[in-house]
Amino acid sequence: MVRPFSEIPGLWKNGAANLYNFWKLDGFKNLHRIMLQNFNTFGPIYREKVGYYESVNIINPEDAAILFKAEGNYPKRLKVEAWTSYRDYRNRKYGVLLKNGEDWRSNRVILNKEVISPKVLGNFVPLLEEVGQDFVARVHKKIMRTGQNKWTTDLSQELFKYALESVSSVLYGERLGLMLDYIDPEAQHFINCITVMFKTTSPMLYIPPALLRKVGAKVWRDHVEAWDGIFNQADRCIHNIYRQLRLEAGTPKKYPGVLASLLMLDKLSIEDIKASITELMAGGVDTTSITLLWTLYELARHPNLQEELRAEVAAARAESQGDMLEMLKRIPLVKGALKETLRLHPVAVSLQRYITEDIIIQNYHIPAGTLVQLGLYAMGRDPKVFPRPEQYQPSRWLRTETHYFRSLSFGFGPRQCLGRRIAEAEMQIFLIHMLENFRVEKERHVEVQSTFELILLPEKPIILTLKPL
Ligand code: HEM
Ligand code: 2DC
Repeated sequence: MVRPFSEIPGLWKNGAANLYNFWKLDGFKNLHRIMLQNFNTFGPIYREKVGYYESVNIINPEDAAILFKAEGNYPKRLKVEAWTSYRDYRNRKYGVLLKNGEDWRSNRVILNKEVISPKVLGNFVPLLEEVGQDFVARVHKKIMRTGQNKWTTDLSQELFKYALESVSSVLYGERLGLMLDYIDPEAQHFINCITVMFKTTSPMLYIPPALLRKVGAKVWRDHVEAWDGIFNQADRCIHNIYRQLRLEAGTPKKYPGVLASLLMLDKLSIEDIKASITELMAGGVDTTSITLLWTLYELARHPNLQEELRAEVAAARAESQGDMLEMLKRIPLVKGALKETLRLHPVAVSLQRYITEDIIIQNYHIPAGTLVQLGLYAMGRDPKVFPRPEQYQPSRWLRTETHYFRSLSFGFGPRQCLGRRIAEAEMQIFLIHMLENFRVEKERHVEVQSTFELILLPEKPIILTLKPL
């Protein structure tokens, strides 16, 4: 007998009381650990209501498969009201991140061809490789300046710049110059705004932004200011390319970047293009840079593994005679390392869908229209899903063991991360260059946990030492 929806375990009866407890536990920062704890208390499925949003939470790959089969033709995630409220407030269009239904699909199909289809990778790689080389040159210079033949530092600011330079060079076909000593203060401001934007979003997952706006709350004001900074900088970059394109008649010789390609294609309105390009630019900074920081941290903790990866990269370099596109096909362990980083330190704590048909999970009936969340952080640390989950083992992604609905860091299906190809290429190229040039070390016994600021971030600075090989 299938059990009814109302019998799913969990605390879903009193949203306000749960929000109070959540707040007492400093839940805004601990969302990922609270989810893990809930699975321990209630088992592989639980219902929850915190503040105004209600969901069913699941953890098993087999259940994830059922969830994604019921996502329908227009998959819909949890609505991040802070983001839609800002757009409505400032009268700015939604891009692919916030659109839904047919409007989302028609935009996404066109964007897919320019951003995530395999054919565009060849265009992106030379641009990304240049940024990777400049990053390495910059680190060498920093090392030289210390006079100690090593550089001990918190790399996060440098990585933000690397990520923004990379994604911008792909979007605009041009360099911003962030690998130089003196950088455009506007670009630095943009980077700061993204961090603030994410941080101020998380409380507004539980407290309606409309309410916060009415009472003039600081989080809402900071959030608006952050998005204003993001949109202003993106507008400047977009306008710049738009003007250049009008001046240069005819088809360009070299790949002109995603924005110019979309403008020339002329299938989306300029306003739609601007909205999605802004989202790509904003989505392309903290996500990849933090994942790279965690990866360097893990490599510093595992020196033997680091050498193994270095050997793989050296062999790939020799076999492909330096052709980067070829090299990327010969580094399975490096790719495994990135998957392993995202397993333990996922950018997104959960994936969510409003299901479009009734489903049965763990023998409970779940009606169409319910918000179902897959706890990605919890799944990554579940010993039933990943044996010895606490161990960082890139090789677990090589073996023939099943990866069925286990590799979900970028989401799933037609609504998965649009920036995935850019992110993967950018991160692989970064690691190749770093492994070829430096040894990464850290102080022993220093362990760093995650904190939730909409995306998962290191709870304190990660201090690493880079030494030239
Ligand atoms: C959506 C993860 C980097 C742009 C998503 C989603 C996840 C994700 C989990 C939701 C997918 C779903 O619901 O199935 C990541 C991770 C990254 C990363 C782990 C890097 C380590 C990037 C980058 C960009 C980007 C570099 C931009 C260049 C987007 C956009 C969406 C999205 C625009 C919304 C797509 C849509 O709704 O159609 N990402 N992301 N992401 N990401 Fe990423
Ligand atoms: C946060 O409970 C936790 O890729 C919430 O590049 C559920 C939720 C909903 C949407 C998720 C979000 C979480 C984490 C950050 C994600 C976002 C969708 C896209 C976004 C995963 C899991 C991200 C980081 C995008 C951001 C692009 C942007 C801000 C322009």
